[in-house]
Amino acid sequence: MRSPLFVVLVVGMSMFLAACGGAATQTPTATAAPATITLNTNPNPPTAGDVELLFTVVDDQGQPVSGADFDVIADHTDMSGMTMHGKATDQGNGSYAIMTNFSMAGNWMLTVQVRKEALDFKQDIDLDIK
Ligand SMILES: [Cu+2]
Repeated sequence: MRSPLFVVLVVGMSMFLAACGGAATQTPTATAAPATITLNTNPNPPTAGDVELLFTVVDDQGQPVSGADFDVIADHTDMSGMTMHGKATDQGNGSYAIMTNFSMAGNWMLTVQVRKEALDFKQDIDLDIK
C-alpha cells in the first residue's frame, strides 16, 4: 500500500502537466514514483460528449510502459454515484487510449491504474469538462 502523501504528490504533478496542455512536452524526469501517467484529451480542452482520453505511461527511468493492463474510472465529483469504468487499450510505446462520453460538464476525477508484472500503480487526475 502507498501512503496518502505519496499519492497526493503524484496527483499534483499530473495536474501541472495537464495544465501545460500536455501534448509535445513529454520530458521524463526521474522521480520517486514507480510510474508517471500523463493525460491528453481529444478534443482539448475536453467538452461534454465524446472525448478520447489518451494516456502516456513511463516508468521511473522515463521509459515507456507498454503491454500493461490499464483501468480507468471516471467519477463526476459534483454529484454522487455518477461513475464510468473502462479499460484503455494499448497503442504501443507507452500510450493507451479509451473513448468516453461525458454526459455532463463539470468536475470529474479520473482514477487510472496501471498493472504490469511487479508494477501496480494508481493515479488520480482531475479533469474539468467544459
Ligand atoms: Cu453528473
